Order: sequence, then structure tokens, then C-alpha cells
Amino acid sequence: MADEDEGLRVGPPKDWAGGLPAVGHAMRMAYEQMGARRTVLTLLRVNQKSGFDCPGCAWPEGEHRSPAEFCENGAKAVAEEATTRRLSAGFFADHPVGELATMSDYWLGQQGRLTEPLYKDAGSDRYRPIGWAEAFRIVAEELRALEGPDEAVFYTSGRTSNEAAFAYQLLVRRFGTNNLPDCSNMCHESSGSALTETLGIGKGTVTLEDLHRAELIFVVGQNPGTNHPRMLSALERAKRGGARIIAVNPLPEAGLLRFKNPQRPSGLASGTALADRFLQIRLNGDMALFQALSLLLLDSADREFIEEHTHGFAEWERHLAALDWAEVLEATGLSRAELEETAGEVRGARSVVVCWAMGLTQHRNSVATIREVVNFLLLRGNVGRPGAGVCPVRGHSNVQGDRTMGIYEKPPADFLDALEAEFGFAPPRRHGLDTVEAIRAMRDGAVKVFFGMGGNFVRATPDSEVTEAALRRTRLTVQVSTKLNRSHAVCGERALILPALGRTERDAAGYVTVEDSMGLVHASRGRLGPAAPGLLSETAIVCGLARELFGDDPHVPWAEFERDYGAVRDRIARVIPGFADFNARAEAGFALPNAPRDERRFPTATGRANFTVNRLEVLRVPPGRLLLQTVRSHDQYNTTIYGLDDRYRGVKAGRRVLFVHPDDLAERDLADGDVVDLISEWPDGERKAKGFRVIAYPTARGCCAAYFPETNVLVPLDSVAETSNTPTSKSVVVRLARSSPRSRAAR
Ligand SMILES: Nc1nc2c(c(=O)[nH]1)N[C@H]1C(S)=C(S)[C@@H](COP(=O)(O)OP(=O)(O)OC[C@H]3O[C@@H](n4cnc5c(=O)[nH]c(N)nc54)[C@H](O)[C@@H]3O)O[C@H]1N2
Ligand SMILES: Nc1nc2c(c(=O)[nH]1)N[C@H]1C(S)=C(S)[C@@H](COP(=O)(O)OP(=O)(O)OC[C@H]3O[C@@H](n4cnc5c(=O)[nH]c(N)nc54)[C@H](O)[C@@H]3O)O[C@H]1N2
Ligand SMILES: [Mo]
Repeated sequence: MADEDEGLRVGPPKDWAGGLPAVGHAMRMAYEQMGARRTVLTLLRVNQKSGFDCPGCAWPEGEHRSPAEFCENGAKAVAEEATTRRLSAGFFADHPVGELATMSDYWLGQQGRLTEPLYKDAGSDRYRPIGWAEAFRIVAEELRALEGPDEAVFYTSGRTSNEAAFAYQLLVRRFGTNNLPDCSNMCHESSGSALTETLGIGKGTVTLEDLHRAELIFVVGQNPGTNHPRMLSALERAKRGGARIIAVNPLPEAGLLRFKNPQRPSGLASGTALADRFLQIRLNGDMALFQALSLLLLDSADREFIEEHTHGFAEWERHLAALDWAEVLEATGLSRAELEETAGEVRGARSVVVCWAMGLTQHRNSVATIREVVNFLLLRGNVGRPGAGVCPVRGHSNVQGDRTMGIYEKPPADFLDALEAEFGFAPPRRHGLDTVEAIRAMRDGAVKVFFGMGGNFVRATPDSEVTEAALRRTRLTVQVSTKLNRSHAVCGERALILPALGRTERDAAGYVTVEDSMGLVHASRGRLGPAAPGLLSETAIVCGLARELFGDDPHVPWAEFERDYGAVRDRIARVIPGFADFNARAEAGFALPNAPRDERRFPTATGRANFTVNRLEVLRVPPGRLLLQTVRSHDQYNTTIYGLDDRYRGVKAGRRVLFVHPDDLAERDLADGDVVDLISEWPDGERKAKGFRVIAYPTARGCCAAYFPETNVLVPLDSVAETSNTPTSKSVVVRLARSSPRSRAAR
């Protein structure tokens, strides 16, 4: 693999995000991928009423869309899909699978759109073109050859439309398994687990309007300047309305500090200071933070709300009273004064929203931490009233919708009952495998077919070496994809790549729909011509396979689904609550019912919002070690690498970097510019990622950060969050070892 880091340069980090450089940067990338005309055509249609939903993130659109709802990273996501680059006819003849497996994620992604179905036979080392009928026949053949349906897993990434997702889960359950792991298992699963138990809904409870009206907004464990840039406009608007913002993060992320809104001329010059307070917390210190704040606020509890709507308060209050301040200060790295001042701000605010993303969800105690966020909000009645509530900020543009459609390995009984009533077959009741369990099952030979609806399973998952071996052990891997990625190269004995239409492209079967992070459902309609004549939509791929597998199916009209997505929506309307009259309402868009938000009703086991007792455990790092978090750079979308810069953090032309506090460097006799290997120690052996250039960076003490997916190799498969089983990608104990400059090039 070429050393892409050769030109690596490091400068000072920025303290503001957005502004003209963001526009320029996005335009340059879009132009490189698409040329001038297409750049204008596509970027004007992102998130417009008659256009397509941005594949970038799940942040909602809002009422007043500016003519170009401009967002740098949204533009990059669009350009990546709408690129005019195509994988050439001879590409796979020239590049055997073994060679592709050595190429970087960046190189793979830059090769352009997939244009035809491809097949790698057992014993061959090359993909060759194949017809769709033949491809479906191979998948059906391998599925039928299994000893039981649970020997197959069906993964989903979060871009899949509602219609495709509904058809897909139907195919999988019709086949007979609930093995439907998804990217959510690695993402907001901890939020879903905690919120379902405590509030009775696995989603957020605020609208954009609530955010605009909030008096105090916490942004915890999230880097919106890079990952949800349009959220900055909402935060800016809230500030204009008088809101205060508290950022809780080990890193001083540019977007949290100051925002120059490219939408408003006045925003370009000086920008708006966003965070009024920056709590530079240690990794994994959030549970201690929220417990401490709650303790300080106990005397200002909303007794009426607690009495009327909640359960478990007295026990929780007793537990809090025993909180050990020394542990709080150790876990958070914050001072008591900072905590007291923050509590004072909460006390003075009539409405509080807490927003969060991966900084809260990817730790061993994530579910407990998020439960503690809920306790904190319930204490002062900050759920189910205007301007207040929980706001887990979702990642992939339709990851929330996919769950609503039944992409879930643990489907609730009432969902399965509704499917059974509608289609007249008995769906499997036994829970299926999540992402981590699916890897274990493939590793152990218990799962023999892997089907991926989008995504890049091999690179998104932890313990890269273990996971790669697991996939290579399967009989067949099938990847429904738009672009080449490493999951095509690290494959089963037989392998198929099925190229799909993207969001930006015209689809003869009609528009599709998606659900954003705040539970609004709306239509998405691509206008560009398909990247190649041979592409099928994801729904068509599902239906084509279903027809091959089930023949003339008396239960599901697959051919009709394929012709007209309206027919899929009619069925969704009858199966899933909140979708009545779906077809009539889809184009205008509508909000899904949300009991806590709409009615202050909490459909939990107790019928009330639950306070929960969570024992504080300080994550103590052994001497000499650091706690590593794996984050996104500004130029990537998960495993898709748009470019090699991380502008806001001052990094140019390279990715193998490690951000460490200067004092932690000094303690280790290391200096900015040194090259180190990262080693994670685990009972079953050490894991190593080689050759990272150290950057002296103002992160919290004892903590460090590097980019994923390069560092996934360090996260052991069995290091997961309790309950949600999410890999602990934000708290990996590592040792640094000085490395020879040569190992920089090695992977
Ligand atoms: N451009 C772009 N947009 C994206 C994505 C992308 O890759 N690129 N990915 C999409 C997806 S799938 C998702 S899930 C989201 C992810 O959105 P984010 O969650 O913003 O993504 P990360 O880069 O993982 O950033 C984690 C943030 O949490 C902080 N953090 C880490 N650990 C802790 C902790 O213990 N406590 C606190 N308080 N903070 C912590 C980190 O310093 C960092 O700021 O973005 C979505 N949008
Ligand atoms: N260490 C570490 N690991 C992590 C994380 C972390 O913070 N740290 N974050 C986790 C999170 S939050 C997530 S969500 C996962 C992401 O996991 P995934 O969703 O599996 O990964 P992506 O990189 O988003 O998938 C990119 C691929 O999707 C395909 N694709 C893009 N658009 C489409 C489309 O419209 N249709 C189809 N069929 N395919 C398409 C392209 O081929 C592209 O290569 O990674 C997780 N892994
Ligand atoms: Mo995600």
C-alpha cells in the first residue's frame, strides 16, 4: 500500500467552523468528482421539497430551507455518490481480490461507481461480470443449502430507504430468521436501549422547534461541525433566541466553539460563538458529570412532575446522596467549581435539551450513562414539554427509519404480530444476531452466508483481523453497494457485488421516504440519470431475490413492490403504527407519534418515566497507559474517505495521526512529530496499530484520539457496552511504543 501520509503536515487547530473555506472546500471536491454542471444540478436539490434527502446525516431539514441548504459535508457526501467516475470494464480483471485487499480505503473509494453485478467463484481470485438473474440464483442456491435460516445474516447500513428496508426485513423474516444486525448496533444502540427502558421510546423526544426554544442546550460527545454541520445553524438560531450552550467534550472541537454560517452574509465575517461553556471532560466521565449535576440540583426537583409521571425517584435520590465527590472529580477531570457553576446554569433554565452522539454511546457503561442523562432531565421535568428533552443525534440519513421499518434483530412481539396478520405467514420469533454476535458466529462457522445491504461491514466493525478472518470463513458474501470498499475484497469463498442506485438517481418505481433524527418522515426523489444502465434499486434487488427464492409467493406481492413503491407504503401503513394514510401524506411529510413528547405519556414497563440507579465506576487506566477514542476526521464519512485532511484539527494530507496532550507526551519522553505504535492489551492477546505521528493537542489529560477505521484493529470484539453490545470505540486502553519511521507505511 502506498504511504498516503507522505505529505502529512500539521498546523494549529481552528477554533471556528463553517464560513467561506467550507463552501470552497466542498465546491472543489464536488467539482473534482462531478464537473461543473452536475455540481450545480445536484447541490441545488439537496434537501429541497422536490429533491432528494441528503445522504450525509439524519439532521432534520426545518421549515425554512434556504435555496441551497448548504452544508460542506453534505455536499461531499453527494459528490461521492454522484461522481462521474466509473469502475472501468477491465478493472476487476486487472485487480485480483488479494491485491484489492491491500489498497487503502481512500484508494478503493476513489475508483468510482460500481456499474454491473460482479461474481467471484469459489477458488477464483477475481470478480467477473455476471447477469442479475444468475446473481439471484447463486444467492438463493446458497441460502437453500443452509441447514437452517439462522445460518445467514443480513446486515443493513443506515442509508436504505423505508420502502427498501421494509421489503428487506420482510424477505429476511419470510426466509425465517431475525438475523438483522445493522450499523445502529455500533452507533446509537446504547441510546435506544436506555431510552426505551426509561422513557418508553427508543428515539429522541425533541423537535427542531424545541431546540430553537430551549433555554439551555448541552452538546455532549458530539462533533457537529464535522458530522452534523446543519445542526450548527439550529444552535445558532437557538442562541439568537437567548439559549445558552454547554459543550461537553475531551476535544475543543471547532464547530462547538464558533460558527460562521455560510447561509447568512453576516455569519461569514466574525461568526457566532456557540458554546458559552466548554467542559473539557475526560473520556467516559459523563456518567459522573450528570450524577454530580443532579446531586447539586436535588433541591430544585420538579416534585409535581415526578409525582405524576415518574417511577423510582426515591431510590435514585438515596443512591445519589452517597455520591463520592473525589470519584466525580477523578472521572470527569473537571473542578468542583465548574460543576457547581454548571448546575447553577441548569437551575436558571426553564427548559433544557441534552444532545449527544458517539461520545456517549461507545463505552462499556454507555447505557447507564444515557440513563443518567435521562435522570438528570426528569429531575426538573425537562421531558415532554416545549424546549426540553432528549436529543440523540442520529448518524446515517435513514438509520432511524430503518429501525422503524423493522430492521432489528430483537423485534418486539407486536411488530411480528402485525406482520403475521398482514401477510399470513409466521415470522420467526427467536431473536437474531446483532453485529458483534454475527461476527462471532461467522468466526465460529455457525453463519455461512453474509448479506450486506449497503455499508462496509469489514471496516466499520471492531477487531479487524478477527472480523476479516470471520468473513473469509463464510461460503458466500453478498454486498449491495454503490462504491467499492474493503468488504468487497475481504469476502467469502464465493462473493457477489450487487450495484445499487443511489439517492440522487431517478427511480422508475417512484419516490422513496426516509425518517430523520427527529421522527419526521418525508419523500426523497433522485433526478440524476443512473450511474449505469445495469443498476437496480435496493428494493428491486430485494424483490428480485425474493422472487427467485420464493417463486410465486402467495404471501407477498414482490413483483408489485418492485414496480411501485406506493404498494410497499400501503403495507407499511397497515403494519407500523403512525403510518396511516402513508401514501397520501408522504409527499408533504409528517411527524411520527412520540408519546413522551406529544402527551407526556411514557409507555414503559411501569407506565411511567423511570428513574434508574446506576453505579458509578471510574474507568481507571493502568499506569503509563492512555485512553484512546476513535473518531472521524473532517474528510470522511465513516469508512468512506473523501480526502486526507482534517481541516478543523489542523491536519493536512494524512490520517495516521494521534492527538495527545502535551503533558502526557512529556511524561513519556515523546514530542510532537514522533512516530508511535498503538498497542491495546487484552487477555486474549495484544493488538497493534503501527506508525502514528504524534500531535501535541489540547485534549483532556490521559486521553488520546485517532481516526477510525485505521484503529478498529485495536478494539477487541468482546469489548462491548453492557446491554447494547456496542463496541467500545471511544474507550480503548492503549500503550504507546516509539516506532521506527519505516513502520509508518505498514498497515
Ligand atoms: N461528515 C460526516 N458526517 C457524519 C459521519 C461521518 O463520518 N462524516 N458519520 C455519521 C454517523 S454514522 C454518525 S453516528 C455521526 C457521528 O457523529 P459524532 O458522534 O460527532 O462522531 P465522532 O467523530 O465519533 O465524534 C465523537 C465526539 O465525541 C467526543 N467524545 C468521545 N468520547 C467522549 C466521551 O467519553 N465523553 C464526551 N463528552 N465526549 C466524547 C469526541 O471528542 C468527538 O467530538 O455522524 C454522522 N455524520
Ligand atoms: N472504531 C470505530 N468504529 C466505528 C465507529 C467509530 O466511531 N469508531 N462508528 C460506528 C458507526 S456510528 C457506524 S454508523 C458504522 C458505519 O458502518 P457502515 O454503515 O457499515 O459503513 P459506511 O462507511 O457508512 O458504509 C459505506 C459504504 O456504503 C455503501 N453505500 C453508500 N451509499 C449507499 C446506498 O445508497 N446504497 C447502498 N446499497 N450502499 C451504499 C458504499 O459502498 C460505501 O462504501 O461504523 C461504526 N464503526
Ligand atoms: Mo453511526
